[in-house]
Amino acid sequence: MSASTRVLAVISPTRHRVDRLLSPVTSRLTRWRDERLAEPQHGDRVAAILGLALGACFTICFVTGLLSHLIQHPPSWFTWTARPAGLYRITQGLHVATGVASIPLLFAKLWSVFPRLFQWPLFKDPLHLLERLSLLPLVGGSIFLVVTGVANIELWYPWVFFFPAGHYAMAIVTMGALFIHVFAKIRITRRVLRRTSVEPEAVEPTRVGNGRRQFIGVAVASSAGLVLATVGQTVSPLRKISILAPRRPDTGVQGFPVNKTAIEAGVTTTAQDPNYSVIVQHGSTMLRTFTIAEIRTMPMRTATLPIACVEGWSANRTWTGVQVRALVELAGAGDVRQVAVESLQRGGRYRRSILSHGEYTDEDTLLAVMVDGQELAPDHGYPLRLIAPNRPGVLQTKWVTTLVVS
Ligand SMILES: Nc1nc2c(c(=O)[nH]1)N[C@H]1C(S)=C(S)[C@@H](COP(=O)(O)O)O[C@H]1N2
Ligand SMILES: [Mo]
Repeated sequence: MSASTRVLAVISPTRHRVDRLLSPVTSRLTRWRDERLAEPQHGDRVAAILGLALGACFTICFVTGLLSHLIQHPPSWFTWTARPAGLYRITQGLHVATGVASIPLLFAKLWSVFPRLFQWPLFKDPLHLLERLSLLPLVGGSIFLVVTGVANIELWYPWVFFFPAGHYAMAIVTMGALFIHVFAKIRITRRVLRRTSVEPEAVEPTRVGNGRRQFIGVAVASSAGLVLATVGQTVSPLRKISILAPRRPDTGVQGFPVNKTAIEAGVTTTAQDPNYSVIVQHGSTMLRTFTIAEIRTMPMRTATLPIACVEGWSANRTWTGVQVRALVELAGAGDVRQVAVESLQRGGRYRRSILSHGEYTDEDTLLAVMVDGQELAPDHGYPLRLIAPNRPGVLQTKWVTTLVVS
């Protein structure tokens, strides 16, 4: 006797008793369900097509999200490169765009399949039970991810947990459940999708075909519309039509967005100090202090680099500043494995970031004093901010006062 039959033998009597008890309700629900399932929007084909579209969006969203997580919390086996300079801008733009695209698809899919929840017996065997139970983390997790994701790009945090940690953990749970779901549904999906390629459309009642196309059409069009209405936050030629984008690449202090203002960071007076200086340390040993006046007389480099925020907006700007590696070499740091860049901001999660060896040696890794030919505004990090190629915005530390070499 297999394990599965043994489990079945144990749970069967209870299951049958429950089924009998519920039968007056279930027979009615069954009738209702069968009527729904005969409607085009609740058919197998709609479920399969929306499932595929959603699966594609979720997969891209997950891979790009995972990448962003690795860049921000690199394990020992992972190193992110400084080139191509605009790659993170694309991967994170895709993360937010596919997340946004999945919202209408998700609700259409749930609407399409929900009559199928009403099934008797509730499950046929333990595997079927597992598949049905996996719907809970799949549906719950998907809704959690889109809701927290949207709230985050709106900078709205109506919860107690730390967004990236919660969003990341739930993504793992949801993708696990999705894996089970795909495994369980792959045969039916194949069969359903193949059916019309063998049978000509015409043998199906046209009403059904039309209804189905209409339902999928509305879902896909809403999804595309929502993406167009937000993607201008990073694809700047589309910024005019992106009426739902929380931020636009051409709007803000000095013509681009600000995430943390100088007031919020509590640096309004400290950043204006005429004795502002940058300390270069090796571990805890002080190597050299550069006053801001000294830095301003040093050779400058100009580079066009994007600020690419994890929230999906990005803006390309032209920055002028001193190379981090030039400053560290002048301080006589010797062997450099990595450099921690610290802000004069006291608290906050983003007051410090790490430059890997590859990022540190890049010629365009700068402590900028100017943007687009103007002195940096206080909100953009006056008098000195880090700007380096291919980094998430959260790692582009503003109001830099310390470089710790190790
Ligand atoms: N010290 C400090 N630097 C910071 C932050 C911060 O909160 N504190 N926020 C970061 C984030 S999330 C982004 S997207 C960029 C935005 O830079 P900008 O305001 O110049 O556009 O700054 C980064 N640098
Ligand atoms: Mo950001």
